[in-house]
Amino acid sequence: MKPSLQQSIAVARHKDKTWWHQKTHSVEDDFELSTVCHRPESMDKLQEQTKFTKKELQVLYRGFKNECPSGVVNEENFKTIYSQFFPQGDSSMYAHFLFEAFDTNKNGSVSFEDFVFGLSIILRGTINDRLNWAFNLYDLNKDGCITKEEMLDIMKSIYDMMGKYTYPTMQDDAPIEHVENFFQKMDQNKDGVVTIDEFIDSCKKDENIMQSMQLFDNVI
Ligand SMILES: [Ca+2]
Ligand SMILES: [Ca+2]
Ligand SMILES: [Ca+2]
Repeated sequence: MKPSLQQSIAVARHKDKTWWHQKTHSVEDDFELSTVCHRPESMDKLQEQTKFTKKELQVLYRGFKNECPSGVVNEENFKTIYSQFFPQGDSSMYAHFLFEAFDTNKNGSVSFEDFVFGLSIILRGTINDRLNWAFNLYDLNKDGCITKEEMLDIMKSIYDMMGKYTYPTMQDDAPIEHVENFFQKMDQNKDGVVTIDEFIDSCKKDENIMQSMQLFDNVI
């Protein structure tokens, strides 16, 4: 059985240990194949640069190669893969924003390296690393501050992804209220934008925001 990307991520999360134990036996054999396209030296380097073990990287790599045999993901593939995680809603907008956050070198594709660097921060990073990553995701035009418009676009995309039927009582203006609330707490000097310092400071002070960060943890 080849692992899907979801299973590989589950392994990286340590949520599915049984599957992981079964799989580790066969990883070596299959890895022989993978090494044709991905030399072990680069796995060693990746192991140094991320918080994953070599075995975890191997399992993630197999999941990644399984979903995209070419070894790189363009935005369309990414949206298709991501939609499997959220079949109940329309995840394409959120996937677009995530894709931009994962594609750190901005070449229009997410390589295995891009993918594991992001995943390492999201799953294993320190609070500061994760908040930095989230800030970068929300800062859609990457100019160093988050505007209300950017936050609203993100919120709407999350609500779309979760699907209308997940929260039947949800009002249409719920994302706007969410953003107003967010800005009330985060825009400390009231200049209409949230900077990275304001973002990290308010997230650390406010338990509710930290909880939604954990929610964000489940979104990927
Ligand atoms: Ca890239
Ligand atoms: Ca911005
Ligand atoms: Ca501000």
